[in-house]
Amino acid sequence: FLPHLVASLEQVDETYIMGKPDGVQRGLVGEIISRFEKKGFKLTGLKLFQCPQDLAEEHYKDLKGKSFFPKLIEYIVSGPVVCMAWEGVGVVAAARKLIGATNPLQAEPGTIRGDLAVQTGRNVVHGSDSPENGKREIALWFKEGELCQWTPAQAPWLRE
Ligand code: IDP
Ligand code: MG
Repeated sequence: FLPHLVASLEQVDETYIMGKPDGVQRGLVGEIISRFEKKGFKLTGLKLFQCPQDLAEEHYKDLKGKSFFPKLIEYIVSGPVVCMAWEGVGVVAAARKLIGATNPLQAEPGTIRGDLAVQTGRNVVHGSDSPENGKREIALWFKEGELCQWTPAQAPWLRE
């Protein structure tokens, strides 16, 4: 009784995952979605989207002072991205693990970046770095009505 009660009180978080323009151009969209889908997280938002300059700058505002910032923005707006919202207990940290280190050459094999990329400036995928930023970024990239609340058929087979 008690462990079940504790488990049911676990915080459900949300994270913003984005297939970057290189991921889309290289035909890796299905692969990227698949990693999170197979893990057992719940997809609540999904769209192909051409990001405008001001949104890219807002999304990466914490990096504004960095020397690579202009090239980063140029990269993010260079073609369509795939915007995703994923939900689950521990989803933010787990997604960062599935994605791997920022520099793909340092990312572990088995991670998305470790398996599919070779350079920091073309690292295929974004994932929020905290539950707060997950919420902030989902609100930034999705409009009201673009997110779905639903119960996956597999839910009782994923968590006791
Ligand atoms: P993260 O995506 O792993 O969270 P951040 O440090 O938040 O990494 O940087 C955001 C993005 O900025 C990276 O994913 C990468 O695309 C780009 N970036 C970070 N550092 C560099 C760099 O030194 N050179 C070029 N691009 C960089
Ligand atoms: Mg980051």
